[in-house]
Amino acid sequence: MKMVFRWWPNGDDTVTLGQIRQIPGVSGVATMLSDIPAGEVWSKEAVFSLRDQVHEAGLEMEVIESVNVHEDIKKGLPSRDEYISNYITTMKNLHEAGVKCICYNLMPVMDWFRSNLEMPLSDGSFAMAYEHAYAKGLTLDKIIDSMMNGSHDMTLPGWEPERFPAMTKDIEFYQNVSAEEYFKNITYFLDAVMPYAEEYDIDFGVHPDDPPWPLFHLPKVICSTESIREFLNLNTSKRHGLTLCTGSLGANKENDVPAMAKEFASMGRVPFVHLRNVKHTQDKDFHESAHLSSEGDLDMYQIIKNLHDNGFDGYIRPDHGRRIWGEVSRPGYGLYDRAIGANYLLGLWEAVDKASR
Ligand code: CS2
Ligand code: MN
Repeated sequence: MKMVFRWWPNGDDTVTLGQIRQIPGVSGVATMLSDIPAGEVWSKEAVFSLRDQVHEAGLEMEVIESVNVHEDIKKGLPSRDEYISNYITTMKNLHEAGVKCICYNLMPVMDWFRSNLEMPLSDGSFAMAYEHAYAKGLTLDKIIDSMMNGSHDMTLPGWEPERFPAMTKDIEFYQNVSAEEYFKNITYFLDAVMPYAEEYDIDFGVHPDDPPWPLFHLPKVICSTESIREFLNLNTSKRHGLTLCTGSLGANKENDVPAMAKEFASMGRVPFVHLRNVKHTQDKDFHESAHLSSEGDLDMYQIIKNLHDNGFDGYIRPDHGRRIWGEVSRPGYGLYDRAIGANYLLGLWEAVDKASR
């Protein structure tokens, strides 16, 4: 197991590589070339220069989060072939730079969604929250407002402003796309890319849909044990796997996240894990919490134990943290709460590992 930390290059992060290097037990970053629009090739030059920068700071760059999938691929349009071919060239360049794992997602139109990026908690910290009744009634303008409000002028992953103009049309497009059709488009992409994942020794971990239920009438297809099984069955390559995001999946009370960790890790299909905790307030409403089991509704000990005992040998990162100690950063991605979280998770791992010997 290796603990990594998400980081954005080109000054698009308040956290520095030097700071990450000082978090005990963190060996590398999960990063991306965030200025390259989805569908374009990540040149060898750009990838190597990013890798060199990370290495100079004494860290590894074995995980990329994310190489985003162009919307035309998800929509199954004829132009997808060119975007897929670019994707494969990017994989080759990443492989040559030593990358071992790619996290990506297949959520249509938009990535994750929260109705409040800065909900005050009783201890004076702030966390991201989701209220279903409010979210359901939003228009696109309000959705964008809601995500930009509190973003501290930093780009949010999946909410890059260049995506906004096409969003209305994209949402309309999907209104008549069934989950079955969507799965077909995904299968086409997987069948094209997985032979190269084998050739380049890159593990693919799809990020589950967040929140894990349909919203804005968009197909959501990776959000439960059943749908993850179905998704993993779309392609037989061992490189075709899941990023087990405990906070995303755990937002649905019906999801037994420790059981998912056990099942999918034992299949050797979990190359990457995002660990964070959530606190349910009612039905589909929740807020994110500190990583500790006692702070949320997920049993982090059991999740780590199930990963450990079922042969998990991939990368873990602390996912979203709260905003604490007055830090101003990209929501969810400050230094302090994630650094505390990383060390709590490493402590759990050490305890589980030593107890098993
Ligand atoms: C992340 C996602 O910030 C987050 O919620 O978990 O943006 C995630 O990085 C992408 O969906 C993965 O492609
Ligand atoms: Mn995640």
